[in-house]
Amino acid sequence: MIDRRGFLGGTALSAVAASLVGRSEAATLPEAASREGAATEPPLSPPSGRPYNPVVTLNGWTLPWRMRQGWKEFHLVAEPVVREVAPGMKANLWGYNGQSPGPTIECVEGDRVRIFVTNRLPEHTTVHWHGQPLPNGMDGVGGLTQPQIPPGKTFVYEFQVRRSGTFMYHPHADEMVQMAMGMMGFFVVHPRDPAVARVDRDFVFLIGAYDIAPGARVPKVATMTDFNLWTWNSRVFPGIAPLPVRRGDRVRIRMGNLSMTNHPIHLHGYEFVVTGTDGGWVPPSARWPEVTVDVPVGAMRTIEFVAEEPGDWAFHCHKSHHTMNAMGHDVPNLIGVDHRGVARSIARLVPDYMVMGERGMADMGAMEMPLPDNTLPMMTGAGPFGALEMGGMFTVVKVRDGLARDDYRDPGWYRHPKGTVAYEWTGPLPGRS
Ligand SMILES: [Cu+2]
Repeated sequence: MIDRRGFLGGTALSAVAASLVGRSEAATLPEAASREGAATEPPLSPPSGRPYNPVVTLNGWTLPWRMRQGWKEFHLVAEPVVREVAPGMKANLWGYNGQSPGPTIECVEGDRVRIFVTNRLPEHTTVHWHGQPLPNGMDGVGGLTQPQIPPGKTFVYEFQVRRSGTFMYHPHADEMVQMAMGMMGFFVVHPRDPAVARVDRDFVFLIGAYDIAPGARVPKVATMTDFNLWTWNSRVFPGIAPLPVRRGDRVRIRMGNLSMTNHPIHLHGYEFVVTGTDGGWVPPSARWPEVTVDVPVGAMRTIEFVAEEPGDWAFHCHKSHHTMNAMGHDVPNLIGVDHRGVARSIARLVPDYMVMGERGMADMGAMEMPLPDNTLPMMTGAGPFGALEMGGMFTVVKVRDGLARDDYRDPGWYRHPKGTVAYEWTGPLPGRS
């Protein structure tokens, strides 16, 4: 039997317990997992919490969590990182948990999430949960909804995720610098019922841009429009992972743009529909077919298609300079200029002098020019038929028969069936005999 005194004591104790559930000062910090490489990690099947179909982050990974008293607890660490932009070039960026972008956060509609953010940057920061409906004080706008997180301190964000969809996170502190340095990450909220909006492969990446001078490692953060590295998940071609897909799979690709300009993202060989934005899912009756989707600044687009046609399908930004790397953006147009005389004179002084560009610049794709250390060629990469003449925002959707369900390894180049590749005409040519 409970007397009055005992009853009151019990109530007081539960009040204390409730406040501990809501505020985590008394708890230990969850481990902050960290990664250094740029490999695409296989999807992380949820070891705890509600079931869902996980996403695959191009050249990235999903942040592990722990369940604690009904809360899904994550630990982000904002810190300087070294990111390999593509083989042959590393950049000194800022990011989270060892990488830029930071790890993808995945959870399920209705989850209560508690995200610890530790600041190991030399200046203060915050994290804004872009697109999330949440209590105002959890919105992460430094000075407006919270004090900045000073260097060395850890802040806690707590909210219940109210709707499924595609989101991202980034600082709302020292705006110009922190995103230009690479601070961003993907945030996916899965539907409560895993059968809803189900796809077989679900890829995510964030669009960014950097201005890193040839030979340098640190982005110029004051650049406003004239960037020279156009990146997906802080990688450029040929460093961007391919998207391996099993023939017949329903494929979803989610993209978010945190660069300073829009990117018309184009997929070859397929028409797709835009099924979602960071504002939510597009109702089926409102979807229309496209082969290019513009991703505006500060926005996210989710596209879906069924991969019926096997092959190596180019997938890239359609702004032509965005499929080039540094050194390609300021060169003069020499097409049609005959400068053989000048070249001969210069060659007497500079024996290795090369004239480039009088017939176009395609030669540069195959040419091995001497470059400063830690600098990528303007265009690079070899395909099965020769130089690919690309850089920047370019990769390949590789549709193959018989890939295993969870196999995301690069299947190599497509082997075209005999008689299905464009070929040279060897008969008589017009105007000649
Ligand atoms: Cu672009």
